[in-house]
Amino acid sequence: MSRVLVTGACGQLGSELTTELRKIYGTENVIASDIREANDQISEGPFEYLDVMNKERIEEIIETYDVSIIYHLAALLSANAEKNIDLAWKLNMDGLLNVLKIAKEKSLERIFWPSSIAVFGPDTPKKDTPQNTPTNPTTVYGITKVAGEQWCAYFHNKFGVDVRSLRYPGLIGYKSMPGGGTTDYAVDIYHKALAGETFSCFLEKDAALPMMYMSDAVKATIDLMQASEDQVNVRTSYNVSAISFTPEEIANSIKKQIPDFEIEYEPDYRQEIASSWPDSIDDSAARSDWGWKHEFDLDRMTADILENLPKIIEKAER
Ligand code: VAH
Repeated sequence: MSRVLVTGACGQLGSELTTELRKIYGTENVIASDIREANDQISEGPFEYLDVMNKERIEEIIETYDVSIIYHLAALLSANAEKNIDLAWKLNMDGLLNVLKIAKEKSLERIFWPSSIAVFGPDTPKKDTPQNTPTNPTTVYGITKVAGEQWCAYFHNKFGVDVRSLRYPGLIGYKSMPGGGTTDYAVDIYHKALAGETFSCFLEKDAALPMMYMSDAVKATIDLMQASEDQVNVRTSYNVSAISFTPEEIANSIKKQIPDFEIEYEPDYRQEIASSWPDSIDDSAARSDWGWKHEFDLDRMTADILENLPKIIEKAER
């Protein structure tokens, strides 16, 4: 059975992906790693402290556990990256290059690396953004993702590294708190609604963004990684999407379940980031190449979160 290393495993996506990968490969065969302490969701299996800017430390873990597959998620997200551009470039780029070089040197089986719709900028078509279109981002995070996509294609084409990637939209999950993303308002809003508090949204009411429920994001990631090589025709990164909504629309979806929920709008610097991104994405290449299909629409996602989040909150308060 292959051994899998997940970097950034304490993150919002990393926690849920680690849990799902352990169901597939077996708990002991999926090594979670991060610079933070292991959280409850991933603590039952192997965990290692890992700063992905340290190539030798990555090699040490790969040798110790005989790792052949890496899901490399560790990165600084958009809002945090704007506040610390040097760390964002170093972490997002040196981390990825370390993983790609090791994959080449050790002939690793397969690598996953997340890109983002943040690669797109103001000169990209806003609606149904195509797979192949200008990628002129106006954020540091977006710049690291454009550069990262080109490095992935280079290591595949020149050295045969089987690295695969998805341009995630905003990801929404309830099992762990997000960190530093521009789309993270769409997670916090559910916590405030359940607490009976008015939600102050840092984006404008009509700021439409492509989004995806976390279980769909985990499904897309594993579907892509399990596809046969001849199905993977995009070696920069695949557009994937599921739902697109505005803060007003997600608030209205919540009000169907919690009628007296209130939202107010206080846009901050993250509105400028969101304004540079598409409203919706054309992911027909992913759907035709390896059968991508999302399962959750906005109301189904809202119902699932409002049903399950109270249990997580109650457990955390114990
Ligand atoms: C962020 N959640 O907000 C990430 C994502 C499209 C946004 O890349 O930075």
